[in-house]
Amino acid sequence: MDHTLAFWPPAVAQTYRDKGYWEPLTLGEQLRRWAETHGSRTALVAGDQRLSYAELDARVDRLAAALHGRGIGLGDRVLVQLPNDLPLVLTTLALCRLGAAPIMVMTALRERELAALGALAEPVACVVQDRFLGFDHRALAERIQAGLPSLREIVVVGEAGPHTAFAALDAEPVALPRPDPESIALLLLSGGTTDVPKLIPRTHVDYAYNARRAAEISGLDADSVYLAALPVAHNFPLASPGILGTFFAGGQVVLARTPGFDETFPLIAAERVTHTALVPALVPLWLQAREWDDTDLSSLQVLQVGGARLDAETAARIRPELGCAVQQVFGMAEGLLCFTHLDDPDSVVLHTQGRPMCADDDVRIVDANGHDVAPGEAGELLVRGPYTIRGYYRAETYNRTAFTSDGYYRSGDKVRRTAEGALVVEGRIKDQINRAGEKIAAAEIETLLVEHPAIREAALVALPDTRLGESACACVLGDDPALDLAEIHRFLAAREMPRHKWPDRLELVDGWPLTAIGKIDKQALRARLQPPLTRPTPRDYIEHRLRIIADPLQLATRLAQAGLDDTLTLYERDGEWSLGIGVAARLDLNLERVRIRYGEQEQSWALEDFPSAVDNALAALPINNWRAYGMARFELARRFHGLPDADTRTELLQLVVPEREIRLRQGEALLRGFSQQAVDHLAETLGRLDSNHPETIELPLRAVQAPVAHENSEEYQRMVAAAVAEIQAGQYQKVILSRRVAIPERIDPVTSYFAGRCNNTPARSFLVLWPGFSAAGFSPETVLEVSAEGWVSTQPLAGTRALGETPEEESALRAELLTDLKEVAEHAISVKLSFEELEAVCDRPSIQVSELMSIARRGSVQHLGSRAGGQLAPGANPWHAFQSLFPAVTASGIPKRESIDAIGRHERQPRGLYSGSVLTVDSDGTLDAALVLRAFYEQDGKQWLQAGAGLIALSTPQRELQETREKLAGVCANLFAPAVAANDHPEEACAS
Ligand code: OOB
Repeated sequence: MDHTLAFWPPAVAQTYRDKGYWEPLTLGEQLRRWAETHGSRTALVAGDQRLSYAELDARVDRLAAALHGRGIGLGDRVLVQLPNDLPLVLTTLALCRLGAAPIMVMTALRERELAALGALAEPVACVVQDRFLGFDHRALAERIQAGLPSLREIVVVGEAGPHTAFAALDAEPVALPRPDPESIALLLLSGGTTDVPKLIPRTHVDYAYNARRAAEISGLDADSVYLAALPVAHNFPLASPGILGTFFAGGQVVLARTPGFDETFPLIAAERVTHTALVPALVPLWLQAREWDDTDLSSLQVLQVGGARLDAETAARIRPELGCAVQQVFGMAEGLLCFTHLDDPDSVVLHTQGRPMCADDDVRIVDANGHDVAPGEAGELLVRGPYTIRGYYRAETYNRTAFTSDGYYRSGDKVRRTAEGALVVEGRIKDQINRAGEKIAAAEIETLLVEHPAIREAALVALPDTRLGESACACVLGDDPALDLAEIHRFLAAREMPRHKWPDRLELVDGWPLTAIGKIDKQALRARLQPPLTRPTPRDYIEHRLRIIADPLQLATRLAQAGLDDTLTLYERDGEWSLGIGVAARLDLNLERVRIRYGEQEQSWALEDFPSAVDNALAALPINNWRAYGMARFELARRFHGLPDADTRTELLQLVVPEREIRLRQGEALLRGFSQQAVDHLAETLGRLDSNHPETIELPLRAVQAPVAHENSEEYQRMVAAAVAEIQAGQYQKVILSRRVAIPERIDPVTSYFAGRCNNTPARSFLVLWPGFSAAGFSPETVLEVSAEGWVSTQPLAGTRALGETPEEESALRAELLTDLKEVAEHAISVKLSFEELEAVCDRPSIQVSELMSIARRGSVQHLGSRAGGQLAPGANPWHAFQSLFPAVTASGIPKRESIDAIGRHERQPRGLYSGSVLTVDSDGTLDAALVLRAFYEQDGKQWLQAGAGLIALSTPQRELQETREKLAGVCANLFAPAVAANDHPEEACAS
């Protein structure tokens, strides 16, 4: 045994033996057992060869004997570089039987990598194909041998020349020394992050468990037929469950030399294949082929997809288009395997990367300081367990950083855990590019690039790529402006770098964005490179200021009625009514992707980290000095809290950067547009509408009533009773449950906004008129406000009393509010929560609570309010604050995660904008997010109101229903519809 290896501590190893994970057998002995149990059944089909289990075992025996005869044995290493074919399977198993570890390398690897692996592992022999896909592997082996004294022998499949012919390796079986089942069976290549490759030592016992357990989870049995389409040197098709897992199940393996549909589809049909595995980049190619190919794929039961993140949209196409189930596999050659289960709901199968396969997979998700993150949050995945290595092969120094002192492997993957315990891969911390499932260590390419005479410094970064998942972009700092990608390719080819590691794009830079400690900031670099959206010169708004005489609310209302564009958003804040008109650019974010559209151009990428994704996308816009207007739907909170959500298509955050803008204050207007003509046109419209003539609304109007008392009332009371029972059972403390009420006839949103605003003193108000969707509302509070200087503040309101009819009554009710212990206690809980949420994104010492328990008057009620604020920590952007504080606790409950979950379970349909936010965000970092509660909505021709009540343990269904009735009636009082003849006039509703 190699003593430079870190293995499991003895006590831990003993538990793995005791629990039966580690069977005391070598892989060679496992093969013998399979042959004894399944003897005459077909084990392997490769080309026109078919071997039964008994034949396979016998062939492996003969090959092992021959290799033994050539002095290869226990404790040796042998480099194996072969395509998917019979010799690869025979050689691997024969070496395992001998106790000589095969070093499993893909055929794509070239001299540089093989030489490095050779120097590291000192193999005594190598086994290669003569030629594969036009490449002369025999010549490559000779070059390796020339620099590697340990390499005594080259074995060649095919034309062997002066070397040992594989075909000649055949000898009568002999008794062989028995390897220790807990010694190294084989060495896998790590995806790696370093400039030199790392080898992963897998023992007989752990690898056998790996394959056996993976086979169970994948539903493999003796009737299964597994197609190995990916290169078998890879852990996925080799043992996860792959070939070895199929053998454990007694099934049949079929080898395909390449994963293309031209080769695999006929094999699936001919061999009645039931299971196969692909990397995500191949799935669309298979799906596409199905559009015209009608090969019989009816036998296929399960398509496993892993190696890189599979997007849910593609995942969802697999069953309808290929007729089989999809199973996501998140694995690593270092060990840990996660699978979605075949009987999991779609929410898990399509949207997660599955659960760890073993109860003793000890997984931690940690932040940058190594502390466990809160449930549902993303962090780095650490893992140890019965089949996860404790150290790389001969890499003592590196192991000290790649593993924690208590033996966890630092995967470098950024994951979060869903409520069901499944992991979602959100991104990556390690410096690697995952190009179509093939891992490229950035450092390896960078080290090589700086050897180029024209390159002084280089950084390789991953860019989103619709075809490959990710592509590699080389950023180089150098002296030759004529340096191009073709030259880089020539340079890397000459250094035998395999083609898949060549950069897909070259960018010449004249400086680097740096991190605080002076390293190249690759995230910032990526953000810089993102936009093919960039126009040569970013657009600037032309601005024009005007004096106005009309009241800004009235003028804003008239402008909204003027039909300036089919997309218009009005946001009122601190005496300013700001109107965004038209669409210059828009951002849409759903569970899966962020998409940005700018004119004719569109770019979208997988959503990894929410705050940087939104920030980067907006930063990429070739527009200066913008203000974006938009909406965040309540269900965005489910993502922030790691709750599953089946609906990937609904846009959770939408932002529009307008073509034109008008910002109104008392006495003054600011007009903005991209051309003088646009600004002139705005000025002209404004001039026409700006008068202090009292009537605002031209149409005669009449008030509209909605059935606030009864609609859904029984259902609502049942829902309240169920949630109160959960609160009493201690599942959470408080939840806001709401009901929707349809507005029976079409109201006019603009007029109703105006009337409602007249009757209200909101913290914010808004009017959204977008194609297919409108809303207007009056916010009692903001979800959060972020200033351009990064000051985050939030105003939790909890505790409410009416204003009463007289000033005396108001102050009596106020006194009551300030002394009611329940109200004060509830308020204190909200303030504490805000404080904690700020702590997650702000500099701790800066956080403060001001205006503690002051009174906010809103419409006909008064609330207990406080304000908590803090300074954004370095590296955090306004969206970090948004992610931490959204949704408002007032609209969800306490604790947030449990209450959001309860809302999802009890309420009949997604809330959409209700209890979400209408917001504006400016290019200088200012963000202002209004809480949407008192509002009305219109979508697809339907109009509705929605209101909720906060439930606690003492709540009763009847009382809470009444509360929703009161709230709904409050909004309803200001709904107006155009009428042919009526006297009602909204301005009569205008109290102040
Ligand atoms: C598999 O193994 P490796 O060693 O080539 O790569 C492991 C890395 C993981 O650390 C992760 O970064 C990425 O590949 N990865 C995935 C993924 N599966 C692997 N990222 C997102 N989603 C997934 N489903 O790739 C591997 C080994 C055994 C089975 C399957 C894949």
